[in-house]
Amino acid sequence: MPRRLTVAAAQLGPIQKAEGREVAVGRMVRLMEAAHRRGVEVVVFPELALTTFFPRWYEEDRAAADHWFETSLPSNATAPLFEAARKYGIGFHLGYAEKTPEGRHFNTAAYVHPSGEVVLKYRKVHLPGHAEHDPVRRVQHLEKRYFEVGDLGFPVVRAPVGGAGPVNIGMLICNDRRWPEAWRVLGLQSVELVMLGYNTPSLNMDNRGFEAHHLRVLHSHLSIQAGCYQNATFGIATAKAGVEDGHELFGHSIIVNPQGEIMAQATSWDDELITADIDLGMCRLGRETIFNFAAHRRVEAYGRITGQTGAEAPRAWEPARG
Ligand code: CDT
Repeated sequence: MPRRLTVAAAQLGPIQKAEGREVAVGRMVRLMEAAHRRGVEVVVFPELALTTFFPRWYEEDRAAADHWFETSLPSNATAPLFEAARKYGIGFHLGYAEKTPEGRHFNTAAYVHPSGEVVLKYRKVHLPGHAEHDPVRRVQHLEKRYFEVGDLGFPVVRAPVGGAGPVNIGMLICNDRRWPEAWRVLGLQSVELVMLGYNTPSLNMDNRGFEAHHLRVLHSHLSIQAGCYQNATFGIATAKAGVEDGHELFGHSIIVNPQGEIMAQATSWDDELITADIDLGMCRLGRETIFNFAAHRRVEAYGRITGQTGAEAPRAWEPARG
């Protein structure tokens, strides 16, 4: 029996530093209304969807950044999203900055069932950027200052999504998409739908050489399409896009099938809903043939993947003597 689902990436345009959460949440509710009109069953919002991409702003006193974080979900500010989900019967993925009751800080994503229950939570593992103010950079990227490395691994859960019955869902957050290891850990749990939000500057701010503008988008798509293909999963990748207080983030949100094909792509750098009708049965071809892990993986040759972090120099070749 076909396991069909109508899914959406709800791309957000820019959120300025001075704008409160109610501005973003109002826009997100409008996107959920549009999703309802198009028969969507699950909506994916971006990483850190409720505020501007605040890791670009340096705070000497780390606690001065705490106002960007959520201490509960739902909260007064996010309640309208939960109400819209219930009203329209739509599940949603939300990226947000999480401060736990113990005072720990994470870059987090949650998948919320239309009933309002949090089905799955993920905390970002690959934190890009730096922890201290970097005078060389034109714009700071202080994720390593404001967040701890996620402590939940890469979980996948089998849970009801829309009319498709149970679906194996997993999540990645922004920079995670560039790491094949992260995708593979999801693939090893038979993931069928990866939800992924991102905030990616259009320019590489490291200033260590020029990276062409269009290549930034290529690298994002390349990573997502490869991750989907190599792990036989659908992916919904949603940007926060546009110019936030003079700093540009690219859009180009995409929905990708298990063959690595782009099914839908955003064309603006603003609030935009893109949708696709997916058949989860499509995941079977890859996982039963070329990416049948049980039949073809060779873990005895992969020791370096978990045993080593940085790259080592290779053994130097020497010509045979005599
Ligand atoms: N938010 C986030 O993780 N952004 C990073 C920017 C890194 S610059 C290469 C990303 O990987 O998109």
